[in-house]
Amino acid sequence: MKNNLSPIHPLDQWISQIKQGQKQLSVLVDPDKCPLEMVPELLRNLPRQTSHLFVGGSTVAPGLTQDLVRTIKNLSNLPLWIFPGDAEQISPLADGLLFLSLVSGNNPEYLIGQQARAAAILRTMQLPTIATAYLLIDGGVDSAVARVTGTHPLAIDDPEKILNRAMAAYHMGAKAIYLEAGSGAHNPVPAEIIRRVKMATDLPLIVGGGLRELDQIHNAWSAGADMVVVGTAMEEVLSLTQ
Ligand code: 1GP
Repeated sequence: MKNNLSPIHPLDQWISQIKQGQKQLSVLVDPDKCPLEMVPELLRNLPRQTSHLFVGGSTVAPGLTQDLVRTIKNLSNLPLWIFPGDAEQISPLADGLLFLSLVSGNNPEYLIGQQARAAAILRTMQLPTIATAYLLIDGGVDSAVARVTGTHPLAIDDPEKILNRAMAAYHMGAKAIYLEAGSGAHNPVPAEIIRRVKMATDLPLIVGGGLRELDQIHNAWSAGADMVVVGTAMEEVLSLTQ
């Protein structure tokens, strides 16, 4: 039972922010690309709209995530959610965990395998989770997600398939949807797809991949994204991308 001292679950807080019409921007920090000594500069350079930080990556060396989360939490009050490439990236110091299921693909390892490993880790800590259906959409590049998970992105000219996958996740109990064009995507998720997924599911909607310009971010918000995620553009500001 909740008492007055219980922290608000990040999902409840997020839903109430969405109901108030607040659009959100999350900056994705990849532990493989952000050395700990860069964290103060990263935090100084965050766009003023930044509401959240995501930490995670497709291929992160063990241990790096914990150190990065600890360093960020010492310096910033922004809510920090783990956006894990695999179960080893879970950190008890975070404020929440996107409990992802890669429903765009048919690889059982990313539909239930990693999730079972994550469940075992979660039994040892108290970390709020947000059940999130993760859909990889073709962004015009070979994405790390496709490579690491051995799955194909969904084609943008087949919106019915995208909708069916999103709706299946809704019926399976997903609490949020994440439309991902892939890091460094040439083409962000099209507005029409964002609009249709939002209308069909009415779930909190995260959109990321290839968002660089302010107008792209505003387009995603206007189409129905509640939160957009920016990674590469921020890395470029800090010269972290080779
Ligand atoms: C988050 O993978 C994205 O959804 C980040 O993409 O690196 O292209 O911003 P970018």
